[in-house]
Amino acid sequence: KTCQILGVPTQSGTSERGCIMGPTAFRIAGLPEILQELGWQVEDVGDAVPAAMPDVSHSNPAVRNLDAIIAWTKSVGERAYEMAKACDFPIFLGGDHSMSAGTVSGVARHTQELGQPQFVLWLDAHTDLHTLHTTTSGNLHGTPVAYFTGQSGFEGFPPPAAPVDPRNMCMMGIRSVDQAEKRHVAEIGITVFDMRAIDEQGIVGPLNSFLDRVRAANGRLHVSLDVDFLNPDIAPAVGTTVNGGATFREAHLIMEMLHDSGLVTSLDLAELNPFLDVRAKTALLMTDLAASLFGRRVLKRKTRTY
Ligand code: DIR
Ligand code: MN
Ligand code: MN
Ligand code: MN
Repeated sequence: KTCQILGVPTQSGTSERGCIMGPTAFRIAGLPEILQELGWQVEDVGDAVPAAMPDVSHSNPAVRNLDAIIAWTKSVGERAYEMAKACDFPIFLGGDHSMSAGTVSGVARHTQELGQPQFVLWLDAHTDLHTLHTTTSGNLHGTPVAYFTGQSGFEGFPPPAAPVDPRNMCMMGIRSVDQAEKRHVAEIGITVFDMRAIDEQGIVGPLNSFLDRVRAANGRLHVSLDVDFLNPDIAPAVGTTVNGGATFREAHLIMEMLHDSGLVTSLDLAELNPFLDVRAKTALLMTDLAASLFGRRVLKRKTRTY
């Protein structure tokens, strides 16, 4: 099994500087070597470089760094598409979450060519469902889901070649949703397990119900893990911490179940800001979570015992 790793050092999508250091932190944490030890043939293809910046402006004056985000989306979309063709499993090291406009649209383009449906599991405190018109912070890391599901309101962006059907998306960990996103998320049919749902139902039932759908549809599954999915006490290195996030074991259980499912075909590790970290603890936890998704286990065990 082959895996390619691409660094996507975006930080123009957030107002907090430091995500540019994310890919380096994951490499220093040893992610490529860990995946090799788990039996994967790993190729680090370096860092993405943004395309030429277009000369653009927008009617919403809040929007920040539109030119840079368009430039990154173009180049990362191409790189992700090429990686999905070239290997079994592309991994994208962020970089703020605006990276996923490119990563998801790129892998979805390849999935469409395979004639399979693209599914996405979005692990985040936020729904990231703003458009250029609805964002009030102007931080475009709050917009990738609306972009790659093909919503209108992305003037100046290359239209996604294969928009992801929002009904093929599941979000977990959600606990901070802006008004415009609230209306939108209900309208377009994304399955959302917010933290209240996880409190009540745990991880296993909700996640298995989604994985069963992916399997039944013969889909390919992209996983996008935002650091702020995790509770801030275990993962402080993100510009937008929100209390009440996933625990250490909830997060590992998700990754272990994802590995057991055999359904995951690509992964984003997003929003790590090493400048805000405490002795690299967030970088190391995110790396360990990726290791769980790639099959690291405490004991040998049957894959699904429930
Ligand atoms: C908030 C925060 N919804 C915004 N978004 C994100 O600025 O639009 N934080 N993605 O990680
Ligand atoms: Mn996010
Ligand atoms: Mn977030
Ligand atoms: Mn907002």
